[in-house]
Amino acid sequence: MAVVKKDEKAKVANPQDASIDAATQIMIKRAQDLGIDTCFDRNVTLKPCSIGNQGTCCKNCSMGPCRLPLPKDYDEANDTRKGICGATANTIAARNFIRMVAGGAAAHSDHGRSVAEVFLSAARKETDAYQIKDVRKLLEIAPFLGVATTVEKDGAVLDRDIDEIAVEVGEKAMEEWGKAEGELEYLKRAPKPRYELWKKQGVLPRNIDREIVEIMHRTHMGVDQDYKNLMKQGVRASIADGWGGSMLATDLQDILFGTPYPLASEANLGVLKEDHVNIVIHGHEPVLSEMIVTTAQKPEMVAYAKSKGAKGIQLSGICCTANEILQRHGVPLCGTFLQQELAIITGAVDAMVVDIQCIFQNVANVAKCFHTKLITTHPIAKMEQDNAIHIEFDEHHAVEDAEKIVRMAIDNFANRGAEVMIPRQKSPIIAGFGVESVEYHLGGTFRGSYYTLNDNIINGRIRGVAGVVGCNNARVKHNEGHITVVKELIKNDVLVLTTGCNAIACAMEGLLTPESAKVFCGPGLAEVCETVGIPPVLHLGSCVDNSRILLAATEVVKAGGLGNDISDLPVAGSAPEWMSEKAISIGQYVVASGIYTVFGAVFPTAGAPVFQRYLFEEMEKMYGGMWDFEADPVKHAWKMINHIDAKRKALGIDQARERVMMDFADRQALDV
Ligand code: BF8
Ligand code: SF4
Repeated sequence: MAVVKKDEKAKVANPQDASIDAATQIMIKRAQDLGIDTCFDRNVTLKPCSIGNQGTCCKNCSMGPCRLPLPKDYDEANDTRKGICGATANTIAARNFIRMVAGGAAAHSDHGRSVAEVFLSAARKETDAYQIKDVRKLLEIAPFLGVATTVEKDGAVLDRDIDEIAVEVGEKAMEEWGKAEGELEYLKRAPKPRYELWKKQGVLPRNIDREIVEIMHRTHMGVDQDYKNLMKQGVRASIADGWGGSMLATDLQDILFGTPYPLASEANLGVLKEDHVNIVIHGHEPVLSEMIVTTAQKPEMVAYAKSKGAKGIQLSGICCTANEILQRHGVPLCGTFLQQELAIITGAVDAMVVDIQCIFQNVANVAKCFHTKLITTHPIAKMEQDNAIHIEFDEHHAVEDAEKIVRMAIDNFANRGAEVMIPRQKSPIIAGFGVESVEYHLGGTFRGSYYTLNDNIINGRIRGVAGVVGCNNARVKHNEGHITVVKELIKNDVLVLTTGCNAIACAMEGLLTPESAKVFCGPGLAEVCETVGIPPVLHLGSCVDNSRILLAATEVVKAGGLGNDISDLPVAGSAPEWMSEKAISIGQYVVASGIYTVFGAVFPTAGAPVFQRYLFEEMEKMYGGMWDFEADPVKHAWKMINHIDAKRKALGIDQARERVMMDFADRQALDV
């Protein structure tokens, strides 16, 4: 094994300070022993720019960068800060903020577009590799795109041909990105009052691409100079993400690859197997990973791996691809965003296959120190390092491409060095929840609705529901924010819905098992979880699957008894360790959907207090939801719980909660 020469003087991370996870700590130490730097060490040597961090550095033209840090003696009434063109701190922070929305919405939505393209190829039968798998879901979403599922013939109503419906759904879906007139069809999925509110505020997205382009235009030098007007466009583009690009990605993926249902698996670096060919899939688009999963499970591939001395093929995932292949196939989670380098440092990864988003360029440097083949697969995501092998994945040759990749990994098994070190840590998990399975578990077989969930919220066993999602961020202790926030919530009877890297963090911590309810939950939530056999933290998938949270909230509204709109519900959102532009887009569409949303780590508008107040206070008056920031995870959770309690009070169900708690205590006493 070629070892990068260690700079003895280089500062490195203290593993115990860098992560709460034992496997991660072990591997950070191993990397340091081998002289290989990881993001944890780079975080020690590379300090963030404090002005950029505040959101008040503008480099939108070459007269800048104009840097407007918040003065120590900041006086809001006399804030004279301005750039060369005169842009104020509010304008600069708002422009930067909505450019983040544009970046995030573009990433989710371009992913959605790729899925829609593959969907259309499958519907038109131009590819053998992908088929329409979930007809029920196809029929469910068709009306939202204005596609009829029945046809009238001679006075009789007949079912339309499924292939015909699929082609039309594919075509209509593609139009959502670039139609010339009208508005997003998919907005009809939101509760009616929400749609009307967006209409009143003038933020109904016209098409996905247009809203993103308009952000780039408005934030160009010398265009929109009013932070409120800039934010209006930020809101509109974020809605195009959440209720458009992301939601279409989720739905079309479910139709192509199957809607997830709960299944068992495992999580953390310990899922790698020393005697197997290890293929780690990393990125976001299931179009690639689905094919690799199918290929790696083929008997001839397993036999080929055995012929090379391995016991089999162990697939695992990093980042949202991990969540995608977990929720549909039970493929184990290898780790979160911050563990991507560490997976290779085990020395046991024969191939890491990456597609798009959240991929560290440094994985190529780390792979150079081991036998690991690093394979890029997407035409829009290549790497400059010469050891990155590019095998372009294309739906028309998907099977051949996947076979080539899997064979390359198998052939590489023999090249493993002697120094393999896989940490033991892994946790059992139950994942694969969705709108449908929440209905099944909490709605009961007979009712088939969200009635029981609502009932448990009304009677107070479940105090409220929180969506806790998002990234890891090397600037804060890996997983500490995620786990502390989630544990505090479930301890206080708040049911948690999770996606993205928060879901992986909860998985590693053992919170995704029904058994964890007894250990970590308040009595009300524990009772519900134990009765229906679900974990107190429900894994709903990847980051585009935050759309499942929006739809679950919509179902709760429809089931009745908890107000008329999402903004009436006792719910809250959180991203304790966010880092990506995608997280900002998600946060903004969650706020625009009427949900109070708290971010941890840092908030990118701190240098412009007036603009920040607009996000943190004024937004609620407009959308019934607002942003907030809290770095301390316990206080962070309590901001959410207090908000949930305020919503319960507004609904008049705060008293019910006390009564039920007493009933439960009484029953406990009788049991003794
Ligand atoms: O889309 S949570 S670090 S993996 S951005 Fe990335 Fe953040 Fe993880 Fe998935 Ni989401
Ligand atoms: Fe400076 Fe204005 Fe140019 Fe931004 S747009 S860099 S604030 S001159």
